Amino acid sequence: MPGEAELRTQVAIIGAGPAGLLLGQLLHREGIDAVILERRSADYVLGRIRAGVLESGTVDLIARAGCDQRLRQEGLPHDGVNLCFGGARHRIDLAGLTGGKQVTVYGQTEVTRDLMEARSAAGARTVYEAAGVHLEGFGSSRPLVHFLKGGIAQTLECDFIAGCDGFHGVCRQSVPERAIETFERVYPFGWLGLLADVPPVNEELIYVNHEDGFALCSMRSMTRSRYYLQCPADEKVEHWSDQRFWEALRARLDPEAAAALTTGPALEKSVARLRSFVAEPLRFGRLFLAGDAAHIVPPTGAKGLNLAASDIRYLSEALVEYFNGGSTAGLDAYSTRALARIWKAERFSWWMTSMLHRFPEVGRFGHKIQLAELEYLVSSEAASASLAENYVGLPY
Ligand code: FAS
Ligand code: PHB
Repeated sequence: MPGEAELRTQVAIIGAGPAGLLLGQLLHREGIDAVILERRSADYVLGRIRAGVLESGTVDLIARAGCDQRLRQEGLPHDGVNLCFGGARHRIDLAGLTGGKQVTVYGQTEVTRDLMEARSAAGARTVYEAAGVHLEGFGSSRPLVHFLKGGIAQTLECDFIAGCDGFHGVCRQSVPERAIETFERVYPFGWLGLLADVPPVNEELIYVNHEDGFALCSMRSMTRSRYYLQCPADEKVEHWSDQRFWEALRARLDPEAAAALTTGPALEKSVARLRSFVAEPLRFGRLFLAGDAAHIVPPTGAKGLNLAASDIRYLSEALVEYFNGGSTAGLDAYSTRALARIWKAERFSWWMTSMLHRFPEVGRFGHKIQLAELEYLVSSEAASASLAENYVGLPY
């Protein structure tokens, strides 16, 4: 193509979300070159408000990437999580039930910022606002990635392509339909999220099953709170004033939390659709899918970001083993290993969503079964331990 600039790298990473940035940093630490192509600007990527809870395995991986300094200083370790139903709150002792494991509250935005800053400091190449990414030849030994930057056509030669471009990305869409199988469940509701600079209503998260619908009380720090309300799937955020949100949230909380709730102006409000989705397999020749490009979970189990990290742990180890050890064993095993963990997280996220949300179609019997499930969960140590070991993150 005339005027086309030629670039060369070992791994082309499509997408500068947490999956792509974490992979880039882990490869860089092992002396492996990668170029990240990101459709949006860095500010746009940082402007997205998403996950908030990190499994200990994710924290360890961020540490392996050398990006855990601020996380250690500002992250909030949590030993427990709370379930509220029938107007009463019940604590699940995560640490006590898992031999001391915790989760850490630290926003995905901050994880992304830390990874971006590390990549920039390392002088590693990220092309933001890369338009029209198009994959070629990932079934051969010389894949190419074509894209436009500032209107100039460019081609990136590479040995492997990591599809870290999220659910709506180009990589999974580039795979011929006959080569990929997808599994999906779309839920009949969404989450209306609000971020505000007010102290959290409780020191630990509260997941609520209420006749008006699900609610979640989370946080980003002890001065910044994150709340969610179950809402219709097609809800418009402009139909929700701050006051309407706070009143609806207060109505779903137990009396102590309702009295303790501090309200304030929303910094951000948005509606997220909920779906469960998995693509199989995750490898197509020299193309590997990871993160939301490969799977989606309803955020009820706090697994989305953590599952992306899990994929990146397996994929980064496999690429290091190939480039630095000459073995393809990890690459050959990637899809099977990642999918084994993905489906367990899909199950847990589906189970938490089914137990905590209002499903009008299940009727009064279905609602009674939900309450029986919750009563059993908080009164059985075995059942609580099952929730706890999934919530803190199953072993790799
Ligand atoms: P991401 O979607 O984060 O990143 C993909 C990147 O690829 C994006 O920056 C995108 O711009 C880029 N891209 C897309 N197409 C491209 C192309 N053609 N060329 C180049 N770049 C391209 N998880 C939780 O655990 N808890 C939550 O509360 C939670 N809330 C969420 C709310 C919303 C609205 C969404 C969408 C997700 C939420 N998630 C949550 C899940 C979320 O955190 C993801 O799991 C996480 O962002 C996954 O990271 P990535 O796989 O990097 O994908
Ligand atoms: C969040 O803080 O955004 C959050 C926490 C736990 C979840 C989902 C979202 O399960």
